[in-house]
Amino acid sequence: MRIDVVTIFPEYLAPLRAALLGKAIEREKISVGVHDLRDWTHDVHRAVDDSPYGGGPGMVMKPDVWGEALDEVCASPEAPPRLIVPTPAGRPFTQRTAVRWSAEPWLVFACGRYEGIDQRVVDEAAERMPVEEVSIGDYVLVGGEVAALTMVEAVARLLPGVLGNPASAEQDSFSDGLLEGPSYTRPEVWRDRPVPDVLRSGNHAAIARWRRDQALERTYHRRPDLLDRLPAQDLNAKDRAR
Ligand code: 6GU
Repeated sequence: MRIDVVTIFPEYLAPLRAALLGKAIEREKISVGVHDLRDWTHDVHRAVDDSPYGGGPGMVMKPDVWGEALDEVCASPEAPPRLIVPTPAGRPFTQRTAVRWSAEPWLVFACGRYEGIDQRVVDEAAERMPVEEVSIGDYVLVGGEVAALTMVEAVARLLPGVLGNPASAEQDSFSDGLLEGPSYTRPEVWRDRPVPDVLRSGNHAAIARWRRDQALERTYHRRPDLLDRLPAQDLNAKDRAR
């Protein structure tokens, strides 16, 4: 998968080359390009923003600069990329979104700062390529950079050969619509706290039942909204008896 990020703070994207993502780049599972938006300015001040039409606080990122940047970064003799615009006003980014994007050959992230990017940039790009405005949660960040990092990591770990253990992606929180329950490792007793007996029983059916119960219990307390959205057939008779 190819991933490009356009930003006025390229150094903010340095973590893309570290740890899990760095390894994925080294192993050529993903290739990453980070581009400085100011490279597409023409004025001495290298201005990327201007005051909003209609008044109000903050600044809006200029369409002319973004237009030229996206023309160049998204140019291709083959199919255009999927353009992702991180914004708190976007549709929610979820594990579903990550799974869907993990099948794409090319993603471009357009990171806005301030009060966002002139809407015409998004509207015009959408005539030439698939575009999604997405939010990573109900809180406001200073810009889209950290959101882009979050989304790139969520997508990259789903790619074949990126995670050490492919089974762990299948057991994720959310992959079955529930939160994952607690995990334990050695020692058997730590600060007077024993590991739950069932996990040392060797009874695999009992362990699976216990884990399912823990996931249901945790989801009920922490994220009841997830249980409400679970398709009816995903809760079997034994689940309902709990
Ligand atoms: Cl994607 N961008 C910004 N600036 N703030 C956010 C966000 C994105 N998602 C939640 N808050």
